[in-house]
Amino acid sequence: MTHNNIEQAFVLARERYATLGVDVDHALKTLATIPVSLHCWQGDDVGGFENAGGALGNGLAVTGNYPGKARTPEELRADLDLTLSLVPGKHRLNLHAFYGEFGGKKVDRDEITSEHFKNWIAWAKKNGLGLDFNPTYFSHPKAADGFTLTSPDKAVRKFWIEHGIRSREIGAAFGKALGKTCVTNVWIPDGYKDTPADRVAPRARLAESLDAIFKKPISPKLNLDAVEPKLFGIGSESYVAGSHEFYLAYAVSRKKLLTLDAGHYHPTEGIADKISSVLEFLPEILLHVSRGVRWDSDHVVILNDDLLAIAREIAVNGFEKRVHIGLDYFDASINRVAAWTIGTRNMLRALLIALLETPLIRTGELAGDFTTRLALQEEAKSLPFGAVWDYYCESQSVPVGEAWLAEVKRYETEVLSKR
Ligand code: RNT
Ligand code: ZN
Repeated sequence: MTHNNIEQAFVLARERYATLGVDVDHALKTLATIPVSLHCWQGDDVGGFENAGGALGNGLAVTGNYPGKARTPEELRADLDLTLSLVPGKHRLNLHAFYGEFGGKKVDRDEITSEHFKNWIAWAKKNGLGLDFNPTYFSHPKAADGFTLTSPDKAVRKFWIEHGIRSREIGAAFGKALGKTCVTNVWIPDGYKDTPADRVAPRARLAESLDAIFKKPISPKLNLDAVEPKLFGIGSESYVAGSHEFYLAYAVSRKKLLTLDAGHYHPTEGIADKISSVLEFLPEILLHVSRGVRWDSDHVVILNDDLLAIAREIAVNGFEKRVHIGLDYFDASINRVAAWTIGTRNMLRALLIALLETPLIRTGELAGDFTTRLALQEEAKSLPFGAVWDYYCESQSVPVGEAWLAEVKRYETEVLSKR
């Protein structure tokens, strides 16, 4: 597409929206302020850079063996550089603790400090990105039996509590170094494959462990704590200690962020409707935007109704500042840079569509005219948002339409295929 074509299509689209009372420029301005936190773990199949790290387990499974996965922090950063050049706007990177750089030494999870992330901080600073963080409660000998913060073994709990404490400190160091608040998200795999006799004790231990992790006050300007529930995992089908109800109650009572992962509920249960409910009682939340397919919770994010429903809840209510948007999926069966790019562009495109239709959806409802509400909701589906999206990409100097794919293919030939 030529610059002129993009421009002309945009001008027509803007006019069309204006006839419906939609201010396209305003929507684009808002979109440009919304960061998406890219999950580092899509780049290397949730591998991490620990010397003596265990194999991926604890309910997390990555399938596929597409060539070219990042094997070092340098490769992962190079892949992210390319991804970020294909995505409009300024974003964030979400790191897991086991992506630290340990210089070939064995640094256990209870020994990590922000020093191990200094290259990540420098890279983020150079690129104007914010950083988010996650303690890593999996792929470790002390998590091999599936129990971390809920372990009946006090020494094991202590080890993982220390990991959590250090992770928050690293989050605060990110916040300080970059001048952008870090969200540190706790997810643990703990649960049972089969029906437990005692559902209470693990949850009591989890609450106690979390309280120990969060004991030290940290300025919310530097770091915000989030907790992530899950209905079940592979190998923890019958019971997960950190369930939705557990963490919802925990977050409300301890004033923490709740993390809503789109793949963590019953197969037909979406997270969109949970957003306004939870934000009635919590100032902020974190999203892990993902796509569940049957028993897998982590397929690449596509532009489907679930994603649009999430974006609408953010746009229609002006929740851009209260909802931290992160991605969480891993696909090793396709080009990993493409997987990042597809999911991130889709998240942004969904937000744009939602921002553009917000005034339309409101009008009928405010007048109590639900006929108009439904009629305009449906008409919105064929409005020319594609032309607005193309223009936005061009104005942000990133490839328009499918042009990003050629860049990924070139990178695959020149870089990824040589790994
Ligand atoms: C697992 C959780 C968690 C992980 C990452 C790697 O079910 O969704 O967020 O995907 O921490
Ligand atoms: Zn998640």
